[in-house]
Amino acid sequence: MSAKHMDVVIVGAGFSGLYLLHKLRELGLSSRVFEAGGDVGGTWYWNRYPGARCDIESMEYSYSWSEELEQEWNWSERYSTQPEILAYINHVADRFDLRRDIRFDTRVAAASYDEASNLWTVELDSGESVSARHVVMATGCLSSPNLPDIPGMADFEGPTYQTGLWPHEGVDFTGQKVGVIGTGSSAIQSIPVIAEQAAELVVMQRTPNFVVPAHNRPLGADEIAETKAGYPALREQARDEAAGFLGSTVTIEAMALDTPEAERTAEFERRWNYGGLRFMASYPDIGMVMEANDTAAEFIRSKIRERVDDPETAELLCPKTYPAGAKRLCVDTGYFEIYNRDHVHLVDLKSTPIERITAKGVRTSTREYAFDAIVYATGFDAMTGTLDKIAITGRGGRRLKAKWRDGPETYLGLMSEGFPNLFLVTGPQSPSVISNMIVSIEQHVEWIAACIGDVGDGWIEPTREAEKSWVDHTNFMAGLTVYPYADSWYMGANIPGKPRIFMAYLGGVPGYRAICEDSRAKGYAGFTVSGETGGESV
Ligand code: NA7
Repeated sequence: MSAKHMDVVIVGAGFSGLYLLHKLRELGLSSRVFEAGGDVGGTWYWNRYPGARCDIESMEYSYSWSEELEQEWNWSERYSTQPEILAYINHVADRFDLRRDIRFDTRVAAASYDEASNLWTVELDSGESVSARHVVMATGCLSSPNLPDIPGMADFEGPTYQTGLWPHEGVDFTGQKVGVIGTGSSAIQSIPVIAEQAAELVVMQRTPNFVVPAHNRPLGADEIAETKAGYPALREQARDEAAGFLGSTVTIEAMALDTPEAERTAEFERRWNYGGLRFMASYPDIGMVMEANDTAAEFIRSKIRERVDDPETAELLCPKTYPAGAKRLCVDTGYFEIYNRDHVHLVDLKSTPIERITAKGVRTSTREYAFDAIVYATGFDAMTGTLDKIAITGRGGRRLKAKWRDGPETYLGLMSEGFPNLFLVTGPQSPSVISNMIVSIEQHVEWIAACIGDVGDGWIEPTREAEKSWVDHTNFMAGLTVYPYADSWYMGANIPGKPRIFMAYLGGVPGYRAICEDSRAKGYAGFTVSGETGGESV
């Protein structure tokens, strides 16, 4: 390895790390990216399972910071496939000559701060170490795949796959009996594609999900040209929308519960026909009041009953135990219809739980299912999982994982007190996972790059008071909504033993951006910069 010291170490070469590298170069700072994967792409490098696709529309799920880039790149479908997004991010890496500052196949094992020198030492899994003034964790929110702890998992004689760690050479299930465990977003995208190949497919469902249709289609040359002609305005509008994508702000003033049923159903129908995540941004009370939420939930259930022929299977596929959208809403292409095929079967794990994985397949409380291959579509240790795996030590030898034992503590999701010059892109308690990730990434990267430029050789960290009030504020905002009523990965509830706390900021993308900008404008309100406390925090 060449340089042993740099201004900034960036961990991760996904959308966040690449943009940050580019941004820091513009500031004349030296930085180096360490990436565990063999190439750029982050989430889109690892998640190669069949049918993997973005749920945000292609023309919005792309960088806005280079006009040339947005004009020259053409997306082929309304919702991009993983290979196309990966091709895009590779194109970006080449076009902006980013690879020369990225070291691939290198995992960061530890990072520790030395108060005397105001430097971080970053240890790599190769045994080498480097030092830097600043460290930025651009490690992603869904980057630690979760494998469940089911007895007998090692006994299975056939191949097993985790959706988030899919083999790069692909998998051919032709003629096989395949078992899929899990029915989250990754399963819902992959099941229809796996079913096309498999001779028999058994889906093992613990909790059904709320799903809306994508209505995916090829993008026409005319609409691409039209969008490109208006790109600056579109980007500006997206940044001003609640979740950073067009149509994510609730614009209807009337409450769902005050709206006549026929009118409300017509509104849901209109959104259903449009497709995608806009569905939830209908009435103001849908996300806040259980009864109102249930009107949307019941609409989605009615659609499941229409799409699935067998009434018993349809009922099992209808989510009934938590509010719509409180687990991340899924977006599908042909998911429910797949259960109308003779070779696809649904197993309800609530009534017949898995007892163990056997040499031949999966044994539930009532029978054994024989499989040639098992797919674990069992999600991620979200938001904190990847950070927990890096031994991060701050001021006074304090470990971040220990500090966050009862849940993450950050100010604005950007930094944590006691860890000077350690920045998080799309960290917990920021709105990132509730938003168009690229809009949130760009906002974070721009704030962090500017901050690093301002701080220079000094240091910055949040005050404990600001951090505490931000954690309280985040919890308060979540408490106003129906989100805490689901055992979701937002709540850490999918990982046994993880503290149950809502890990995203629900105040919306524009409001959050205003708070971040205000802090900076006030000399980093809520932070201490090289011993000087900035203005009062929000
Ligand atoms: P998710 O949404 O966390 O889904 C994981 C699924 O796996 C979910 O249906 C789980 O059921 C199921 N699961 C997890 N552990 C088990 C065990 N032990 N037994 C049976 N079933 C299990 O992950 P995805 O990868 O689909 O999506 C993650 C995000 O990526 C998504 O929200 C988008 O933002 C993109 P459960 O619901 O816990 O009962």
